[in-house]
Amino acid sequence: MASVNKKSFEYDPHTLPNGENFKFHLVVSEWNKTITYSLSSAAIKTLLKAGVKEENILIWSVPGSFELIYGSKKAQKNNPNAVIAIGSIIQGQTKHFEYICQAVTHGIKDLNVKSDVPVIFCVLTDYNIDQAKARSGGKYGNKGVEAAITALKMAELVPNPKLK
Ligand code: DLZ
Repeated sequence: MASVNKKSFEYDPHTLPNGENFKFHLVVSEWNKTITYSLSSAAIKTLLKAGVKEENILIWSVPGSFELIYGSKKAQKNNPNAVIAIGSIIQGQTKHFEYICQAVTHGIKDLNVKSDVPVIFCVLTDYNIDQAKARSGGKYGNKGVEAAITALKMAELVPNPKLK
């Protein structure tokens, strides 16, 4: 049975891809910015730890998560090794939450289908601010770290002979 509320992302920092020759663009939403800034700063720290040069990390700001789609599309055109889309959508009292979550998920999926530059989905979709805090540097870790590691892995995606 799947476990609930358990950290499921394990990684060995010694086996992280070397990011020395990679370029990454982060597209960060201004909505719920205490959350998104905490995600982006964890992502940046992780990339730097993996050897990515500071000048090879570019940050784009967009007003809300809905704009992550357009922002990421623009970022892809600069041909980085990967784009990380960072947002925090928190449920309000209307169906807006569902529409934004769906649009952003499908929009980013479409960008991955259409372009060779991967876009990593670092968008928290939470029922309340406490859940968002718990996943952006709280008791469930920081999803920005996971997104950065995913970006590094996608940047050097090659077939894995060990799985044969
Ligand atoms: C309008 C809106 C609302 C209600 N909630 C959020 C949210 O929780 N997180 C988020 O990133 N953005 C939200 N937005 C803004 C939309 O993403 C978008 O910026 C506007 O609808 C303008 O296109």
